[in-house]
Amino acid sequence: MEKQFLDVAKAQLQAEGWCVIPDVISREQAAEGHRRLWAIAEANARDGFSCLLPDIDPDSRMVRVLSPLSSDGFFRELIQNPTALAMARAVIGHDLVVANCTANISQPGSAPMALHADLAFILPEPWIHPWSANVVFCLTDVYPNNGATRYIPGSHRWTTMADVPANASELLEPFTAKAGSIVVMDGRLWHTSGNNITTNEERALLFGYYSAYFLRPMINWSLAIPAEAQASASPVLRDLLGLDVFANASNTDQQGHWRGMPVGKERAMADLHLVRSARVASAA
Ligand SMILES: O=C(O)CCC(=O)C(=O)O
Repeated sequence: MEKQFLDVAKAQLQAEGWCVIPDVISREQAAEGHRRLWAIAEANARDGFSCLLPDIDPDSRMVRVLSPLSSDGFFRELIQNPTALAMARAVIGHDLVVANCTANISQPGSAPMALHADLAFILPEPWIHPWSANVVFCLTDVYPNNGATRYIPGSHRWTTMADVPANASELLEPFTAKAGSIVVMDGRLWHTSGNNITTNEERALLFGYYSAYFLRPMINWSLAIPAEAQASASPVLRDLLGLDVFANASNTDQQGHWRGMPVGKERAMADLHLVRSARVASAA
C-alpha cells in the first residue's frame, strides 16, 4: 500500500472517524477467513456454545463467532496485520492492545443490531479522546443490500450518551468495501449492522478491536488463548494480547523485570546486602 494513500486515509480517519483501505488481504484470504468462521461456529456448537446472542442481536440470521483468536491461528495472524496496526495506531497512539476480536456473519434476512459506539464498552463517558479503534476485516464484499455496517457521520465527536439525538437511527449511512479491505472506525463512532435484504448472500466481517494499552481488555487473553498457541505466539502477538507479566504496561525496558532489575544472582545478592546495610545503619 502506498504511503501517500495511507496518509490520506489516516487524515480522513482523524477528521471523519473512519476510512476504508482496499486490498489489505487478498480475496482468496478473505474467502478462507469466511470459511474458517463457519468452521469455528460448528466446532463451538459441537462443544455446546451457541452462535446466537439473543440479548444483542435481533434475529437468528446474525451468526456470532466470539472466539476467532482462541480457535484459529489464521485470525491470530490477521490481528497482527501491519496495515491494521498502523491504522489503529493512527487513532490511538503507538501503545495498544487487543481489547476484543469477534466476527459476525449476516445472513439474508438479518435485521440491524442495537446502535452503539465501541469505546463505551471499555470506558465510561465522557469519551473525549479516541482511545480505541475497530478494524473491520471484510471477508466478503460489503454493500448496503447485504447488511453493510452503518455509521453516523460525525458521531465520533459525541462525548456522552446525552449527545445521541432521538433520531439517531435516521442518520445512519452504510460503508461500502470489497472483500479484502479493512474499514477502520474510531472507537467513538456510533454504528450498527444493516439489513441484509439479499436472498442468497452472506456478509462476513471480522472485528479487530484495539485499545490504548492502559485500558483493561474485554477478554482475558491469557485464559482465552490455548496454551500451545501462547507458546508459539510471536513477540508482537504476545504484546498485543498482554500474554506476558507486564500485560498492559508500555516501555517495559525501563521498568525491568516484574520482580526487579535482572542483574544475575551475584550482583542481586550484593545489592540486597547493600540495602540491608543501609537499613541497619539508618535504624541504629
Ligand atoms: O455486524 C456489524 O455490522 C456490526 C457489528 C458490531 O458493531 C458489533 O458486533 O459490535
